[in-house]
Amino acid sequence: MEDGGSGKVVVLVDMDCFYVQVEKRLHPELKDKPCAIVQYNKWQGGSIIAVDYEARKYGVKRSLKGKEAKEKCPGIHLVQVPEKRRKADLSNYRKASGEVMKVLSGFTSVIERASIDEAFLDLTEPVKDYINSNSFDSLEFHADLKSTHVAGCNDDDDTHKDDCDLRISRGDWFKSSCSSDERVLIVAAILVQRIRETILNEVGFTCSAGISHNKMLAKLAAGMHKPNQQTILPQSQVDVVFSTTLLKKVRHLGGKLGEQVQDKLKIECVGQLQEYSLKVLQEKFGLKTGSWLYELCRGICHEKISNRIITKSIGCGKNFPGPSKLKTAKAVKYWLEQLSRELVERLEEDMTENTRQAQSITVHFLPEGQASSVARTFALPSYNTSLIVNNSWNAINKGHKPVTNEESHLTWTTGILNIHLSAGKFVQCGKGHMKSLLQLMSSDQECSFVSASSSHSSIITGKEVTQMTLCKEEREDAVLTTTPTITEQDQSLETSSMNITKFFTPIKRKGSLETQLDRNAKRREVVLEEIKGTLESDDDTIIDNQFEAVLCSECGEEVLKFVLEEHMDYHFALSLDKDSQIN
Ligand code: DCP
Repeated sequence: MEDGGSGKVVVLVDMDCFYVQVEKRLHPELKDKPCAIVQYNKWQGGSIIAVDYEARKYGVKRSLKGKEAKEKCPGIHLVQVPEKRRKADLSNYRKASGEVMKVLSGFTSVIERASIDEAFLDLTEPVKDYINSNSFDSLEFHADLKSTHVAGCNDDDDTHKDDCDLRISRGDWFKSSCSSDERVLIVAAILVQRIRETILNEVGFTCSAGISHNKMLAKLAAGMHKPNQQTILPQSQVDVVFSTTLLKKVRHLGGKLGEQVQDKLKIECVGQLQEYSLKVLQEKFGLKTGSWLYELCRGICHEKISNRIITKSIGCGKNFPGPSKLKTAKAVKYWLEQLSRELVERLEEDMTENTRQAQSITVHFLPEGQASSVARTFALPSYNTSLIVNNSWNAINKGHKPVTNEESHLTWTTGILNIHLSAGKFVQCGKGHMKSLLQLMSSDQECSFVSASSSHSSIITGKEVTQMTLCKEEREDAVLTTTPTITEQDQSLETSSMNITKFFTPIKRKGSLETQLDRNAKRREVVLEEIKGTLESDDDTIIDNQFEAVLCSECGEEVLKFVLEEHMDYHFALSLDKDSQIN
């Protein structure tokens, strides 16, 4: 069964209470003490964003206020997120995340960094190598794999099972597991145990892991036993597991789509979806979502591991809620200055580490009273704070008309609630010969691209997002594409030489860029609603909120954050195209 039990081995590694572990490493005196991380604000001791497992025993959880946590667990140590330039400074957590990713990359070349503390690994090849060079004895493994659970099976020493419990024990599963798909998962568990031990020894953090045949099952399994444990979810146990798994626990069903499925079908668990035919699911949820649900409830998921360990974009932002909203030019410029400095600092570090340079900046801002933020993109010829401040200011000023027009006293009747700067479109380059995108666009010279930033279509419509995620074979419909020589396997770790003009050149459609933009706009309108429902994120980590819609100030359309970078590239290419015609 393709991607169900296909011999493919997919693992999700998820760090345990990540920020707390990072702080405890920095402050060893906190070891073994209940601890939580607070994003400080004056009200009730700030909001908790991470809690260790000791404090969880007392009922402390994320979203409580520091004061409430103290009431529940008087011995708790509350550590504040460090601050720099009057905003949260996450650099320690990012560095620690980089250390973990480095360890992981020693075990396989196919890794997708899924969030600050999670990564998907494709261990298919390492498992094959292991099987080829070692004898296989599942009983021997069984004894070794003490921190390994098998989803849907009772643990060997499970004292909670009652007489009606028909599930087999973990030990019996190991004894009877003789199919090749089950064997590869057992071998994978051995490797994952080693990976986790190496992370602990080299970086000092514990983590948990899910081991299965695809991303959806691996993610689900990883959350089943934490902290410092791992869970195998074999295809043969999917029906047992799904019979009690709530819809919202499954990747992409944690949001609106999950609610819709629950409401329309009056079901609670994923397994209940199996009662509906493909036709019925397609009638109720549309062709793609229907097929996706039909496969998902049978444990099938075609989502690729995108092979990326460095981020596609680097961003920083700040919320200005309630009375702190920004209403004057002075305030906006002050914060643009702070954000730009932080961004430049991080971009410079990134340049040293990854020898790449960002070529564009997107500024997002959320005017009060608007449901979606507004976004604009501009070129970034060099890492220059003033340039970023000025261009961002122009973008905001253009998109949010002031009450008075005297530059120094600009005020708005409605304030700005959030500003976010995001640098992207990275170009791989050796130090000393960086070229700006504009220079490259106007020359025929070849340039090297980090394929992480050029891994798929330059502009991707909502429909194409579904295609990328759910239905690979239909991706042929892409409107613009990166160089056809970049294969998915090449992405991110290798570079590819290509001409920048080709990067933005439509290969499938004829007609002007404007005509294509119109066509894309129409297509997006049709599919946006469906996509928003389909790809609702169930993950609330700070960097995973990619399924929100943002208003593009260039064409006035709503675009998912997930594809914003590509969308902005398109406008950017359009403006450069116009410029080159004028010149
Ligand atoms: N985080 C955050 N704000 C959120 C959620 C998470 O700042 N709303 C940060 C703090 C977490 C880190 O991201 O330590 C990773 O988030 P996880 O959801 O993976 O949670 P933890 O790693 O803290 O705990 P667990 O062991 O349950 O995975």
